[in-house]
Amino acid sequence: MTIKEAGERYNLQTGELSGQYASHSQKKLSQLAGVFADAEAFSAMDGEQPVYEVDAHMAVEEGTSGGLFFGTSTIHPGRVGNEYFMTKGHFHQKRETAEYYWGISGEGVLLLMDKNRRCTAEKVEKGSLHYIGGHIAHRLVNTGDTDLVVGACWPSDAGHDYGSIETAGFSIRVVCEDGKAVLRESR
Ligand code: PAN
Ligand code: ZN
Repeated sequence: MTIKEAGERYNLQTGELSGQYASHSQKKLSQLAGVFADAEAFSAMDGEQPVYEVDAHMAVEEGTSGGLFFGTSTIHPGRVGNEYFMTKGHFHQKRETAEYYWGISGEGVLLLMDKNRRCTAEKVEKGSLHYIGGHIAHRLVNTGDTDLVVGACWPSDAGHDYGSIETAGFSIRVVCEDGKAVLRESR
């Protein structure tokens, strides 16, 4: 028997994933219609602008029970009006499934919201570790001037439920006031 090279790679500095099971996807601003509060500022911006990228490592079929997925989310710096660039955010379809996030680089906020729309917010930075329990919606917000890069690991049967976030959003928004990131209740 021989020792095999691991074909799959994880760049510890950038979070970039490569190998047989790695894939890359991008969300442009035009795919985030209705996500940001300021519709006027949104419509004046270039819809082709990339807002975030996800490198995913999926070694099993989506929906496999007992498996894990691994990924890197990179949220670019920017704002729509005074609201920072962020991910769509979701509950897991299989509600009880949890997830780990960890900060790789940049500065941001992890918004967490339960089914009663109660929100909490955690600061994300290099070395921060975030356990997202089951039944909790999660969204990443880039509050800095550089890319926010965050690692993630979640069960392969978790699934993503964007529905209720698409219609009702999170109850808290992260906005820039006097050059600082602050939390504001959302209508
Ligand atoms: C992450 C997210 C990723 C993109 O991998 O899917 O940050 O955010 P949205 O899925 O909300 O667009 C994760 O939480 N997976 O479960
Ligand atoms: Zn998730």
